[in-house]
Amino acid sequence: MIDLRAALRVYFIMGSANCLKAPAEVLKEAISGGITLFQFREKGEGALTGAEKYALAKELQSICRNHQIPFLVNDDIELAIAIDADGVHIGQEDESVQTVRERIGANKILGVSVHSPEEAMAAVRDGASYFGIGPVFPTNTKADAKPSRGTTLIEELRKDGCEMPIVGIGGITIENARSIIDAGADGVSVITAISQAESPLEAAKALRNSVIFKGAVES
Ligand code: 3NM
Repeated sequence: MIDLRAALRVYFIMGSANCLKAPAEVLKEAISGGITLFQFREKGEGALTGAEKYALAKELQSICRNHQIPFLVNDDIELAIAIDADGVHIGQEDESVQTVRERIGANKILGVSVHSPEEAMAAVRDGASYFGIGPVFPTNTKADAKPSRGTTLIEELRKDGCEMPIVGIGGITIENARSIIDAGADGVSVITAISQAESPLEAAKALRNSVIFKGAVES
């Protein structure tokens, strides 16, 4: 079993619509820079569908496998099962957490976006592996993103004793990433900060440096 908290530290999300160059190239650079987990999120204008989406998922999964980086699929449970992905990430508007857990089995990673303590409690009960909490900062990447609420929910959950692995998402940059960890999150998940960088490698490296404690023992 992987150490999920460690895997969530530098969490890169993207699909072809987010990239300035070939997605495989962006992913390879991000891995060289030190990302710890990858989510394939093929959404937005011009996103691939059908056989093309499947082929890109397989290509990116194979790069992740070669570097022991866990590979998650956003929303598309069927695709995740078909390619034996390491897990999935779903929102509140997708299939229920319980149904998805039943479909993917007990050993896969199941990430769930939560926006309130109530949603968090329900997700724990129904079999989530970690929470995505956001948008912590304003973002233009997700068209239907909710208003940003900073790190209040992360702090609130930790104050109430919630021990679930948590990542922050939304508008996270190299400059503000550390504040998400300081609020109690295990990691940061980003699209733009790496995928739109002139050098995804350097961006991933800088992001990693900002979230990993100086002197901490890395696992
Ligand atoms: N989910 P960027 S915000 C995919 O709030 C996604 O649940 C969000 O992209 C949420 O790093 C978001 O470019 C977009 O801001 C994150």
